[in-house]
Amino acid sequence: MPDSVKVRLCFHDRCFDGAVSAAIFSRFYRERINPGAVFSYTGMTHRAVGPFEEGLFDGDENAIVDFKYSSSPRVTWWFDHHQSAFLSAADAAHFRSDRSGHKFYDPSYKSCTKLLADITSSKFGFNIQPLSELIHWGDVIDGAQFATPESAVALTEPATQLALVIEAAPEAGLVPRLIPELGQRSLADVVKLPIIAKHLGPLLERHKRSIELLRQRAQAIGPVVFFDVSDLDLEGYNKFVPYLLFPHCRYSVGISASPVRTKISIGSNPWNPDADEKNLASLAERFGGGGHPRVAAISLDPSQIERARQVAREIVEELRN
Ligand SMILES: [Mn+2]
Repeated sequence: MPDSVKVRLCFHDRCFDGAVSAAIFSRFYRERINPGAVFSYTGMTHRAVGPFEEGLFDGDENAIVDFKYSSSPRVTWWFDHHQSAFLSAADAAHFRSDRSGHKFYDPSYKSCTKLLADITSSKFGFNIQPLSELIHWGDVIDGAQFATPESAVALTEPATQLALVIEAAPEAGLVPRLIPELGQRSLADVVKLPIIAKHLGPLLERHKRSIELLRQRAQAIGPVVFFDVSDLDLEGYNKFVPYLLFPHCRYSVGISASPVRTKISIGSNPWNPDADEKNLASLAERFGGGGHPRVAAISLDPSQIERARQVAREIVEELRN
């Protein structure tokens, strides 16, 4: 392998767990595999059409973290924890026959962050101690492990503020610039970086407004909170807000829209012990989506608003019974 190996790292875009996973992988790779590695980062988004574009895997090594499996022979590392990790049964079989020792899948993990931390430390001797703050928050945020909905929505911690900027900043290519910083600095220092700080104030204001807008739009249909904000600029709203507004609900179903997709988000209330009986990833898979048992989504074409409303109605019907 050449000294300055080029690594293409594909990560789940606009997702705190995806960004943290990319930061952990980068530092792991430089410390334990090749210190001269040069990284290029590509944020991956779930869309109605296939996510892996021709020519994407252009590195000497190509890694995917917190995102779907690709059977491309050019992919040399993979870490994921989504129930819906495989685009096809053939991809799942391809993964099972892999003998590289560099591809790891465990849907029992609440975050890809924690999966990466455990595997790189136990199998590759990576010292994760300097990253313990990052690993803690990656697992808390992706695993919805907040004590209360109020603490999940307050956004007073550097980690939750950073998650807001990662999920909602209106700036393409922000997360790839942030990833190298995440692996080297404390979260308190990262939020003070100009590329983060300039977005934080406006996004905190937008977050406050979004709570009011969701309060106006959301309605309880039996144990399900439903809202349609596809006509508003609200993609990237905080997914815990529905449970702040309706603490006794079991599930939430929401429709939002951005220039690249119309999205149906499905979640179960992390603070309601009765809210885990239905597997939401399996439900979303029936409509071409996927995710985790307790949080899942379906991405449709931007033009398919009516189809999204129909799918959302069917899902609400299924979840209320
Ligand atoms: Mn994740």
